[in-house]
Amino acid sequence: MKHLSANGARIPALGLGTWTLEGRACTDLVAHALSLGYRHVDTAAIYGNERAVGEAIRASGLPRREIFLTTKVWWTGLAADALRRSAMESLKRLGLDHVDLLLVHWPSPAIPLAETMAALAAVREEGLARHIGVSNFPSRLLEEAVCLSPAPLVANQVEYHPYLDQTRVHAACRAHGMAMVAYCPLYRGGALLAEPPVVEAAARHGRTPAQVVLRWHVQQEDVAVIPRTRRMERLAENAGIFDFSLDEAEMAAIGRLRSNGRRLCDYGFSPQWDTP
Ligand code: 1BO
Repeated sequence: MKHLSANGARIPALGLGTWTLEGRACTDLVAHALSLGYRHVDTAAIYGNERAVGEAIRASGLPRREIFLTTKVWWTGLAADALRRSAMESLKRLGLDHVDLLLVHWPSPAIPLAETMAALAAVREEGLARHIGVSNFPSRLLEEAVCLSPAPLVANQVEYHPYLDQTRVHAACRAHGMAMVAYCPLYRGGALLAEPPVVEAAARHGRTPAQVVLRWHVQQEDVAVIPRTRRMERLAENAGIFDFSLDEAEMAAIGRLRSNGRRLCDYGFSPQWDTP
């Protein structure tokens, strides 16, 4: 397993996303992923599955230090008191005394960013999170967060797949020693996995289109990937991306799909995104 170094954090380049997984199905998937060698699990207060994730971690019997666990504070809870309360409640649901990474899930249009970043750093100082970071921050807001944060930020988790140009966010993360963690990396399957540059590379390497797309992500500097699946058999498939490489022409051909510019996760509360 490849790891990224980001401002003191060591982040496994492949993780399991758990958005929309719940209950027993979530516990079973996370437990199976851990048994296959996954060591990075991503959850959030808003996902409603922290109990299920915590149960899987305990059932794995793995030493806690071997698992890199991320959770997030929802954007309506970013005032100082609310942020600490959210972190405490997440830990209670997870049944753990710390997470490895605590993220601001989305920037808030209402709470001053300085207050949020100070509160996030205080939670880290208290030992409730080993590292802190943000999610869904475009490059301009990321620059502000870095300037305002009393402690180093290690990651910005954003939607990222070949259809979505995240060049600016990636450059901003790298400029500040941070990892960019890609969610929805497979564009929820479908169209992306049928694109000629993906299908052709898959045939050349004897891999599946999903493996090619995930490989495309982790072959970029400082990019980690957290595919989510509901299907047990996909866990092993998604993990089989560290024993082959795409050549420069293949990387570039898949990268050129970005002219499609499609974004899956855009809501009324989303910030103003970067333009390419
Ligand atoms: C609305 C949740 C986006 C992914 O974490």
